[in-house]
Amino acid sequence: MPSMLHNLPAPSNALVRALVRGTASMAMLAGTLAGCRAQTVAVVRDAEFRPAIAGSTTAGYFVVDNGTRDTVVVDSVTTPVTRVAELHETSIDSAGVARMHPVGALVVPPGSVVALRPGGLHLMLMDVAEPLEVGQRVPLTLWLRGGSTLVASAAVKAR
Ligand SMILES: [Cu+2]
Repeated sequence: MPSMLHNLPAPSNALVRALVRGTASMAMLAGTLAGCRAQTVAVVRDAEFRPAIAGSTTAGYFVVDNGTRDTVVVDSVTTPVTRVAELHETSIDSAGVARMHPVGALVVPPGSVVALRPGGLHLMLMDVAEPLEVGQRVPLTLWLRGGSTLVASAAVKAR
């Protein structure tokens, strides 16, 4: 027997008791295992910032995946690379010209996903303090209505 197996702790008495108690406990255990798959939290993924020279403006993108039963509202985003990061949306005006305008907040309904992608919603990073170089990782914080935050690490990537 491999030595690692010898080091495994014995199942706790509480777990053993739960297992022998019968169907209710088994259902509880099954629920716990199923919970490992079903997402019950809100997460930020696929965060990326475009490279930039110091003092210039660049864009950031990410996806908010809301696995909770509550609406998640992102009021603002901060990152150490700039003091001014704004949520923007690009849209095409009546003359066919692409224009950006600030978005007050990102609203992510329960069980849904909002993606910031080139040509649509994006994070505008103004006057970046340091150059952003491909391969770097930059932390970002999403400030949610209600006072909690979501944190992520954005990869600096060329488009
Ligand atoms: Cu913009």
